[in-house]
Amino acid sequence: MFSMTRDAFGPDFVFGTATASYQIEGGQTDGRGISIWDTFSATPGNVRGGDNGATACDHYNRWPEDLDLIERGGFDAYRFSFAWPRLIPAGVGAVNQSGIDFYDRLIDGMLERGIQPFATLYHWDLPSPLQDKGGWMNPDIAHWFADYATLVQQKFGDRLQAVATINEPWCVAFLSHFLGIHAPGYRDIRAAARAMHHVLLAHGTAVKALRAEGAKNVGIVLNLQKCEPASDSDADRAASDMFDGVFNRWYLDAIFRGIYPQDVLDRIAPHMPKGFEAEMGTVSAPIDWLGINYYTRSLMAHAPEEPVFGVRSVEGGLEKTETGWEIYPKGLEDLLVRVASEYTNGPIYVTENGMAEIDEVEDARRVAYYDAHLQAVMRAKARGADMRGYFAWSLLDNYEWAEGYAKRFGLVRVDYKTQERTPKASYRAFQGMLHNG
Ligand code: IFM
Repeated sequence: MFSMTRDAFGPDFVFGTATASYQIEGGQTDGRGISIWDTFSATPGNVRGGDNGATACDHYNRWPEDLDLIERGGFDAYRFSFAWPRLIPAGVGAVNQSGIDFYDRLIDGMLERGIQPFATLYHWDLPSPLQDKGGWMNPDIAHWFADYATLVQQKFGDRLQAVATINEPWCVAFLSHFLGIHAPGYRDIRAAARAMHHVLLAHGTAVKALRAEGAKNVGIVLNLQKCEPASDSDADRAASDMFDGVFNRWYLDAIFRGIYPQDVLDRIAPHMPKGFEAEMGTVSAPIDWLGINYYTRSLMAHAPEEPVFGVRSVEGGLEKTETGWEIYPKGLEDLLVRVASEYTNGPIYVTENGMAEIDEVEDARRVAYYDAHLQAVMRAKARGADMRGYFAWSLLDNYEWAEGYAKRFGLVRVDYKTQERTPKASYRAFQGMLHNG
C-alpha cells in the first residue's frame, strides 16, 4: 500500500505506466525492418547473455491482455513507443501496412478501455538502413525523422493524447556514441558531438512537422540526473558541474533557451557540426510539455585521466537497486523544482520512474521506492512545479537493453518461457491507490 491517496495529486493529475517498443513487442515477422538493436545485440559481448528483442514480452500478440492489466490497475494513461522500423522498414520510403494495422489495434484498444495514449516516436530502435547512412551522425536524420513523425501524426494523431519526439536524447547521443554502451556502440567524441546536436535538431524539426499536421500536445522526454560532488573539494564540485552540463544542461539549455552550455561546448567545439548555431532556433521550437525520466543521482569526482571531460562517477553509499543505482527520491524533487524555476513554467510529467529488483512478486522494496518518489513529486508540486502526471516504469518486466532480460523493472512479472503475466505487490499498490481515490 502507498501512504497517500490519489486525491493528494489534484483532480487532473494523470497516472500511467510506460513501456517501449523494442523492449516488449517481439512480433518481428510482420514486415518490420531491422533495427540497430537487432544488430547490436547480435554482436557477442554487447548485451548480457546475447539477449535480443526477437520475442521479448510478445506484446505484439498479447497486447489485449496487457491493456487489460493497465485498465484493471486503474491507470489513466499508457506511455508506449512506435517502432520506426515496423512502420517504415527502411527508415524512409515505403510504409508497412501491417505495422500501421498493429498500432491502430493498440490505440483503439486503449481508447476502448478508457486509457489515454501517450506516444513516443523514438525509443531507440533506429532502422538499420539509416544507421548505414550514418544514423544520428548524419544531419539528414532531421528530415528522415520529421517525415516519420508526419506519417505517425497523419495515421494516428487524431487518437493520441500526447506525443513525445525522442526518449532520452542523452542516451541516444552520449551513451550510444561516446560511452559505447548502447547501439550503435561507438566510442568516439566526434560521433557523439554530432549525435548530441542532430538528436535535438531532429526533435525540433519533428515538432514543426507534427504541428504542421495539427498536433496539439507535443513534448520531449529527457532523462535527468541529480549531479552531486563526491567530496567538498573544488575539483569535485567542478566535476559535478561539468557532468551536469553533459547530462542535463546540454538538453535543457538547448530546448528552452536555444543555446548549448559554454562549458560543455568548450570541450567538444572542434567536433560539432558546422553551422549548428543557425539551427538552434529549430532545436528550441516551443513544446507543450516536458517529460522527465528519473532514476538516481550521479556522484562525480575530478578525474583528469578521463578523456574529454575529465570526470568520473564514483559509487555512493545509499541503498541501491538491483542495477546498483542509488535510491535517492530527494534528487527527483530537487530536479523538478530546478527545471520549473530555471527552465519552464509549463506542464511537467514524470514520464519514467521505477527500479530493478530481484525476481520476486512480493516486491516490498519497490513499493517503498514508488511511495518515496511519489512523495517527492507531491513536494515538488507544492513548491511550484506544474506537475501533470506520473508514469511508472515499467508495466512489464522487459528487455533492459545491454542488461538483456536480467534486470526486472516491471509492476507485472513476466515468465519469459510461458509469457505468463503475474501482477506484483507494486502493481497492487497502484491499483489500491488509483481505485480508491
Ligand atoms: O529501460 C529503460 C528505458 O528504456 C529508458 N529509461 C530507463 C529505463 C531503465 O533503465
